[in-house]
Amino acid sequence: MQETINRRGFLKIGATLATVPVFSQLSGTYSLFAKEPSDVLKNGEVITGTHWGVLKVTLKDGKVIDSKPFFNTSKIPNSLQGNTADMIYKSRVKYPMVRKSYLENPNDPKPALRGSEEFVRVSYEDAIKLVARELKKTRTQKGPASVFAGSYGWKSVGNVHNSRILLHRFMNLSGGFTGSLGDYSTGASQIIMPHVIGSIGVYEQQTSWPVILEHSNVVVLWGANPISTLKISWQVDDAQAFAYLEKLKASGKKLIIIDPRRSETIHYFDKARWISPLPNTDVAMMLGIANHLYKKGKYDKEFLETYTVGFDRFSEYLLGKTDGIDKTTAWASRICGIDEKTIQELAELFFENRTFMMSGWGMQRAHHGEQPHWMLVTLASMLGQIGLQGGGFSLGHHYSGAGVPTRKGATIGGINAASLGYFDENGKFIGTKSSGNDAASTGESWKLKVSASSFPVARIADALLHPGKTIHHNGKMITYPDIDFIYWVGGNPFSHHQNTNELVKAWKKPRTIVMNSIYWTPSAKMADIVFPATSQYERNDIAMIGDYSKHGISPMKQLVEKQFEAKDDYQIFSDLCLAYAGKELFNAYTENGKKEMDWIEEYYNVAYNTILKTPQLVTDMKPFKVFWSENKPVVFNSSMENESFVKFKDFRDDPILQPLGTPSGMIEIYSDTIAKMNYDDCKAYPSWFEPIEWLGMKQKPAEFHMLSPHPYDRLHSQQNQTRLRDTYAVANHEPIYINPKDAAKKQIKNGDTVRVFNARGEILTGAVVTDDVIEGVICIYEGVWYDPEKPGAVGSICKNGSPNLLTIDIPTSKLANGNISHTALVNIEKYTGKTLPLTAFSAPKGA
Ligand code: PGD
Repeated sequence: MQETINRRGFLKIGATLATVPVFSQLSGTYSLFAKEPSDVLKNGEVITGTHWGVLKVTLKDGKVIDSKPFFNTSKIPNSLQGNTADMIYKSRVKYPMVRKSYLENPNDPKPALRGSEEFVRVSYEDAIKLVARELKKTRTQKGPASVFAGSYGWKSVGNVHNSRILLHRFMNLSGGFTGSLGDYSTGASQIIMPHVIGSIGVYEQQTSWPVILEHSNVVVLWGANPISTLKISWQVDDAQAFAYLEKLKASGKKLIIIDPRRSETIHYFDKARWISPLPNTDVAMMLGIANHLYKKGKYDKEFLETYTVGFDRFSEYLLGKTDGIDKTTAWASRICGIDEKTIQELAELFFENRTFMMSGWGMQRAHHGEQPHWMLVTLASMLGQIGLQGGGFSLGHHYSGAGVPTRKGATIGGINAASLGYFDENGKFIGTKSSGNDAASTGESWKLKVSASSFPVARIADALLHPGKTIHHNGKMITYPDIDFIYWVGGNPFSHHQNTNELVKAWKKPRTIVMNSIYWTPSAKMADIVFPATSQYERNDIAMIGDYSKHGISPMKQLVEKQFEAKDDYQIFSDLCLAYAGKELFNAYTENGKKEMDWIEEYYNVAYNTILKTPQLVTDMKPFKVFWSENKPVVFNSSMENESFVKFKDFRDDPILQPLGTPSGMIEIYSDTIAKMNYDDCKAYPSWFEPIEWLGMKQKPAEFHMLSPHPYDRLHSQQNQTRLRDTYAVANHEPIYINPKDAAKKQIKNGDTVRVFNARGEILTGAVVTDDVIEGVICIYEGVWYDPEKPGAVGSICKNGSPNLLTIDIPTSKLANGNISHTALVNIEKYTGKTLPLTAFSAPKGA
């Protein structure tokens, strides 16, 4: 297919890359990836694992024609499971592509044209050589800290083809990079919680569902939407959690769901009580509840004395002794919009009953997002039920099946990010520190510099725009590096990051941006060099089922041939190693030439050997070759002990011998550590702060509060291009949910195209008029593929309707620097302009 490449362009690349010495090695001596006869099944059924569950995939004549869930444990549907064919065949990057000006002169690549300029097809070998050479140039001229490879994203499951770790492995071994800290999901909570409960709380096993079903009288879902978010897991979803939701529904327990919109979960639990505070005001509501309990003396003094520190300092704030504002139910009601009587009723209900409060994460993705979970823990401490069966709080029952009891089994291995590689003065790879190479000393200062330059993940645009700027972060100072080279895999920043227009500006700063991408996502369209990556369905892999349940192990057999010229991330990085520093680096990366099946067998055997050595772990786990040929998952046995797991029970039983990981060993309602940081935007105890934009502010910059929750019919931006979109798009745009009174005021009807805008940007959406959102609030799901009318231009309207054009890119506070995607005011109006054809899912110019 070489002949289809523009010949002038091809010759030019050949000339500019002539100095790279390893070309012949790429396709010759050392490459692992010579084409071998394929043993991919052409007809029949193959089992694979995905974020949305273990699937049975049907093949006909080498094409995927259907996919269905393997575990049928509940009647709750999962719309993400049937679209495998579209995930293989739609919107693909087919060939290696380089932006025209970059190809012509990588030293003066005209970054301002990024996004608007055409791409030129190149050969895979040339793309590899180009990236290796420009990466080396950047490191030599600007230092390794100027290479950013944080590369945040939800990638695909699979313990070998873990694209982000594969990138980090390459970047470490080849000389270092700047990474990122934290994540978008729990940016605020994962920083504040260690100060409060001594661990991150959010990514931990939670009190088991059977305990809750047996012992809780009241279950509160606070800003959690498990019917939507439990469709997916970080690893392969075990499909067990829905069955517990069904049991919860059937149990007839008192269910309170607190959310500004009637979520899918509220629809499902049709007998639940829906409480709908104004967005971003939950802390005020919780303070009102706490104030009521305090004044009525309905709180557990003994628990507070035995298991917490600082309640006395907090109560001074609660009663207004520090700021003159008594946080009464009347005060809370004025802020959150829930009447006083309801707030008082909730307080009494929680105190009188065994109450379990499950919180989602949306409310900490907001300005001052550190506060809601800290205040929730404080409220739970006042109720005094933490560590009791069916009582207390959780920060994770809505996520990755937490609460599904952990099974008795073993965990497989996975690819790692390796250590920093060292090179001699001739650029020869001499090893890593962990390989015991003492000659590896010259890179020491690099290593320090690189590890010091990592910054909080959601500060990416700020870092690009303000190199050298110093920011506060959790008691430390961080100075942004001067980023000149970005490599991204397995994520979609032009869908996930806030204030897209600012990101467009920021993206024009570095000299080089490289992506391995399966699809022409908006992020791939904004890169200079794009490698076509295989989807998980075009390679073999292995994965755990159930993040916390450790339900079993899923084979992930290749379903179809690699599409077009797509290559595995593993191959791309192995070949980059070869081009960057020859066979020594290649051997370090691949551990002397391991292929995917070698890794898969090795990882399987980590679990298998544990099982063999632990006779009490009875399973039907078989030797690898049998497992691989059987085409079915391993399922571990359940554990009676884990069925009755109660989080914080050990601490409650013995706070002296089983202390929490906080400085005091107790729950810190007041934190001395945070007090010493002296931040104006995060005090030493949970507090109400007015968000930068909210409905209660005096001079609102726009009229409606926009919520941008996780989508019901996508995993973030994954599957936006599939047939599922036909079931929810309105007027060929992402839907906007508008309350009937607001719609009437703006003369908007169901099905109209709606322009949503504020000072940061504008998008087109399709109207769904519904009382599922309260007045003054609109809802647009996140994860929409940004589709600017004028590609690459700052301020262009998005035709597909990505809410992140309207969100604010400032940190939650100096403490955590999380993103604040749920804090944004917007305007809406009926769109009467010309129809703008959707281009979100088509290839860019030249591709
Ligand atoms: P995904 O759509 O999952 O979103 O942001 P994230 O970037 O994780 O992107 C994953 C990408 O990886 C996809 O483009 C997919 O094709 C690609 N990919 C998958 N497998 C592979 C592979 O094997 N190799 C390569 N090279 N690529 C692969 C999610 C982020 O969005 C998150 S986690 C949260 S919690 C945030 N939530 C919100 C929010 O609530 N509201 C708003 N407004 N914004 C948010 N953004 C954040």
